[in-house]
This record gives sequence, C-alpha cells and structure tokens, in this order.
Amino acid sequence: MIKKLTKAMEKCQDPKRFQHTLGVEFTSAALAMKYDVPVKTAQIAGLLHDCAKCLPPEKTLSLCEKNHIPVTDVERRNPFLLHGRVGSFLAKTEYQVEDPDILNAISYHTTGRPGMSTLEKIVFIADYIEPSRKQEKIENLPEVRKLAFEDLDKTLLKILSDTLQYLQERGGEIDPMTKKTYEYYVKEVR
Ligand code: DGI
Ligand code: FE
Ligand code: FE
Repeated sequence: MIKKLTKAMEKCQDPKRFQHTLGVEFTSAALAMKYDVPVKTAQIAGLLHDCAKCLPPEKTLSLCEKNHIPVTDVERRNPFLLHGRVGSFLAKTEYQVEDPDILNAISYHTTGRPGMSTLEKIVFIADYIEPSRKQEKIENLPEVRKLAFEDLDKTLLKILSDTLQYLQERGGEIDPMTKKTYEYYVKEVR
C-alpha cells in the first residue's frame, strides 16, 4: 500500500511537492510513535494529504460540482482551500482508502476543525513542521518542532494563531473553519 501510494504521489506531484509529501509522511510517522497512533495509518495519511494539491483550480471546482462535494463562498473564491476535501475524495475513490480517520485527516489538514482526532492533529502539525519547511519563512520553527513532541494541542494553537496572524497581515481571506478551530483550541488549552 505505502509503496504504491508513494509511486502514485511521485507521478502526480512536482519534485518539490513530492519532497514535502515524503517529509509529512516521515514526520507523521515520528509523531505517531510518540502519541500511540498506528504508524502505517499516519504514513498513509501523510502521503496522501496533498494528493489534490497539484490540480488546477478549475479542475478542483469541477470535481466538487460533479461529485456533490459542498463548496462554501470562501472556498469558491480561494479554491486551494478545497484541496483537503477533494484530496479526501480522491483518497477514497482513486486510492481505495476507507479509514474515516485518514479521510478526515486529509480533509481538514489546512484549516483544522474543532475536536480533531490525534491522527488529524498529527497530520496538521506534520504539514507545518516537516524537514523541508523553510525556517526563514516560519518564525519560531525550531520551537514549534520541539513543542510538537511535547503537547499536540499547544502546538496546534501556536500554528493556528501564527497562521491567522499571517493571513491578517497579508490580507488573505480567513476561512471561518480556521477561526472556529482556533477558538476551540484556545478554550481547550486553557
Ligand atoms: O498544502 P500545503 O502548502 O502543504 O499546506 P496547507 O494545506 O496547510 O496550506 C497552507 C496554506 O494555507 C498557508 O499558506 C496558510 C493557508 N491557510 C490556512 N488557513 C487558511 C489559509 N488560507 C486562507 N486564505 N484562509 C484560511 O483560513
Ligand atoms: Fe495542503
Ligand atoms: Fe502539505
């Protein structure tokens, strides 16, 4: 399964994206060891989390339309926000993934959601801290990497708060789900 999926990702992603994919697989596996999640499950989720990332926006939207995948207004204006949900659809239909926890981890890896499972948190965090993420682009990356192996919820909150701040500064449109996830984990961590 893992070998086949790795080959499939190498084929559909450009080399940089594929390197990121391998980094998320590896980091998800390491976090799974720390937090008692089956390692193979985490590897599969990590490998597939961006399987829809290389589709052009029109293709993403048409796949949603054809397959009755709901699209919000914010998502219609920012179709890249859909690569999680579309990725989860492809994982199920193209790559025969049935585990709902893996499918959710793929669906929510960009915005998170309130009440995430341990696997969902792992993939969300691995996506942000994997080895090929550039330190110059992310403030405090070494600290976030260390924190990830100490406390998942605190790490989640740190990433969400930095992401919201980044979006505010850059004028990026904030998906209500990112905000909801942030508010949920503020309460959870307190
Ligand atoms: O697909 P990746 O680049 O590996 O990572 P990702 O799926 O987590 O996407 C990261 C980008 O998503 C990052 O630039 C921040 C952005 N993002 C997260 N939440 C929101 C968002 N962008 C917008 N516009 N709105 C959000 O709520
Ligand atoms: Fe992504
Ligand atoms: Fe990613």
